[in-house]
Amino acid sequence: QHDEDGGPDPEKHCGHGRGGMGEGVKRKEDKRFITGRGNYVDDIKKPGMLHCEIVRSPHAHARINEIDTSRAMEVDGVVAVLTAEDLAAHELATMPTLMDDTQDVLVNDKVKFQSQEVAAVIAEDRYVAKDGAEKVAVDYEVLDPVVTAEDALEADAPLIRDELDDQEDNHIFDWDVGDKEATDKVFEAADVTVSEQMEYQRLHPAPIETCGCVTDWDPGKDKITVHLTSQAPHAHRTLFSQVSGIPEHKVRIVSPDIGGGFGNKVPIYPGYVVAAAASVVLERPVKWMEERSENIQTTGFARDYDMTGELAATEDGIIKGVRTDVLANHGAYNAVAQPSKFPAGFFNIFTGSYDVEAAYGSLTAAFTNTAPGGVAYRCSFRVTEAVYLIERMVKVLAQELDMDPAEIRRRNFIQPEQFPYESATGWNYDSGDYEKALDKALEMADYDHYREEQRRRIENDADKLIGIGISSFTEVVGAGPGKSCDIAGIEMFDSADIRVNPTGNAVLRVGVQTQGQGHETTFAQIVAEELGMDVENITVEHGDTDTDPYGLGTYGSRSTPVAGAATAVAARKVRDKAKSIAANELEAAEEDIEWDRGSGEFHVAGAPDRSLTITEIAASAYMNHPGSEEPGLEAVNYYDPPEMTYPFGSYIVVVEVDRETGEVDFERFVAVDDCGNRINPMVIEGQIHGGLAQGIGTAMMEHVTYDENGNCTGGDFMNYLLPTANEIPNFETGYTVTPSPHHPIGAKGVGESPTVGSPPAIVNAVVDAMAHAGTTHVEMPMTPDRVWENLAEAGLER
Ligand code: MCN
Ligand code: CUM
Repeated sequence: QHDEDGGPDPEKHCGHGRGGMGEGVKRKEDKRFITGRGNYVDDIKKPGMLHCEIVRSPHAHARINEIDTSRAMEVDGVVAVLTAEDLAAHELATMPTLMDDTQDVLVNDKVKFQSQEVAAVIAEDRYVAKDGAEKVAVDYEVLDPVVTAEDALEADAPLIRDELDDQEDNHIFDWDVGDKEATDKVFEAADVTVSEQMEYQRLHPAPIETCGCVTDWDPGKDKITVHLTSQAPHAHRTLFSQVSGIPEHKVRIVSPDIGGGFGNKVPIYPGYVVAAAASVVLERPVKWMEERSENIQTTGFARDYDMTGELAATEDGIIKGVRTDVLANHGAYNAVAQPSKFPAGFFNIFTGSYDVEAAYGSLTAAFTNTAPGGVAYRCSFRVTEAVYLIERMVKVLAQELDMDPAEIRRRNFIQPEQFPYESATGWNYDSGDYEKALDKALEMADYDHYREEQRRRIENDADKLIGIGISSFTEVVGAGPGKSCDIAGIEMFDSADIRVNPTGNAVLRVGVQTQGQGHETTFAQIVAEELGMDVENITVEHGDTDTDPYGLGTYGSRSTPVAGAATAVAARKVRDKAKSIAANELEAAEEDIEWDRGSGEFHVAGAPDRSLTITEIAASAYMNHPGSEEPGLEAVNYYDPPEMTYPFGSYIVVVEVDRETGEVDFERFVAVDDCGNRINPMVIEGQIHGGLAQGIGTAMMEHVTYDENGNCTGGDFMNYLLPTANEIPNFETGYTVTPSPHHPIGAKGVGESPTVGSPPAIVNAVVDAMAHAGTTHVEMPMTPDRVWENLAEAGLER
């Protein structure tokens, strides 16, 4: 799949001024966004459109005795009130989750988490729908709830899923990976072992735009069009068709502009199904749009892993083994959004950037009376948790051995010549140069200076302590290959379709869907690079299943690794055809036609003046095509990647911890990333900034909390704190380039790296500030009161 000239090298080619690889082209999509011309789901208004409001349970665990909808129906403007019974008549009372569980669309018998969907009111406008919803009377018999995975697995815990025949307790599955015996042996023989328990708290992706849809059944065509906040329009079309029984060619999903997804828009939610059912029954368009608290309280959460980590090492800090055990809270349904064959996502990459002999991980998942979900939130399918575990543990080990945390990493890194590298848990890393990234970060951060300053402050018994945290993470992104990765059975390939017009400009259609990542620009850059066109002459389309090639969507930072590869391959197919047209035009043999990446022109070997541009060739393809060729200039590629890509980086965080208040200030925040060959450095920089901000949110403030009754006490923006510009320090970014050997343009994904890599760097920094007093761990989110408690425990408080 490699190009004859080795593919683009941004260091060498630097875009050739046409907006190809390596150029910081300004985002094409921003013109409409910054002039208020974006078109989001909630902007869509259709003639005769009705509005849907969902009645939700105030209780976390309750049996429903009766639902009285009569008073709601009396409200002027209410058109229908739907309950599970109404949906059952259309066989839509339940829906499959992405993990093959069955979730009530509207509660049939028993509520299993607070704010679960109980009934739906359809009305002429949203306010009337809300009035109607208030008048739906539900008779609940409140049951004891179970909120934590630990409690859920107690022998006397109330059974949550009593509707399932084979479910006698709240246990969902056990999963393990690695060689237990070999790992135990390594631990027994080790000079040193360390262990630490840590919680990766429940988070929510909280995109600015909540989830919603406009469903529109056309009885004239027997076709439904759904404008949907979707990260995966095609996969959602297939699932919609399967759930509704409407044939797939009669289902059109349109994902218009999306106001952030971050994983939240991968699953299918009951509101979508209700709105679709209402549109079919009432034969009118129906809009359903969540409010903020509905979004946080009911849609796909992230993390909620209770983890124990253990390392076995030699006295000089050579890590021999990694062991981990996890208790996972999956909520009331197993609705995790991840490749089906990975019960714990890609958590089993927990050996990270280190060459370890043996590793073993085990995990138990439980149902609780909390919202279902898991995986979402810029996580690369739980690599967030894996990276947190290993990067925290390396710091714990460094403290135990009184070694410098940079030095201990250096001693254990997988070396550049070891790639492709097979890890102890079976991952096949494509390429990496971890030490180079770490060295660069250390230099940028002026590491030695801060170590010195840290010592000085301790000696002077200063009010503010310095802490330095490092994270040298390895990511895994770009699912497929199709043989090992699927979503609900659909293999995770992706696609691109390029059509060059007679006047030399082109439309690229892809199977992935941007939610803010800038695909309309960066995917055009790939075509510009590979066809010698100007980036301005390429339009990127996506998100409409009626016109775009089938793809699996944007999540797991897979767009560049998979659809980006498809785009490059499709462009090269176009180039091959262009060559043959050029041969005809220039009256030369096809083998003698050369393409010059620099000029973007096709010329006869040895005669550079006999040349054609892609625009001239496009004209020929339509206006003067050779008899031996089909007319037109287009190509399609469906790309099943041979392997995933493994981006990496080293982050260094310097904090100042106030001994009086527990407040943490960021002194420095250095992030060196390596995502292989870079398409658009400015877009990458934006991805890094956003992801680091979310990493700070994770480490410092975000947490979906529940009280003992299962009330979600962290379910709105008063209680679920997101970082704002005020909390965000100045980020200093750097990069190294280690191309992926198997990707057609040598690129790896980058979208999730900063959120995956940064939380452990931040926690390591705060722990580091107190390490001299014996602190080995501080739980996230590291709010001032929690930090102060840890200071007090170490005797450092003021
Ligand atoms: N890029 C590049 N060169 C590379 C790699 C990537 O120029 N070597 C560019 C890409 O062309 C793309 C962007 O960086 O424009 C991100 O690419 P990639 O890493 O392939 O990730 P995806 O496009 O698949 O985006 C998904 C990823 C995920 S899974 C989450 S979650 C997340 C994230 O992107 N959600 C986001 N970043 C987000 N950014 C915004 N604004 N909104 C979201 O919802
Ligand atoms: Cu894990 S959140 Mo992103 O993969 O859409």
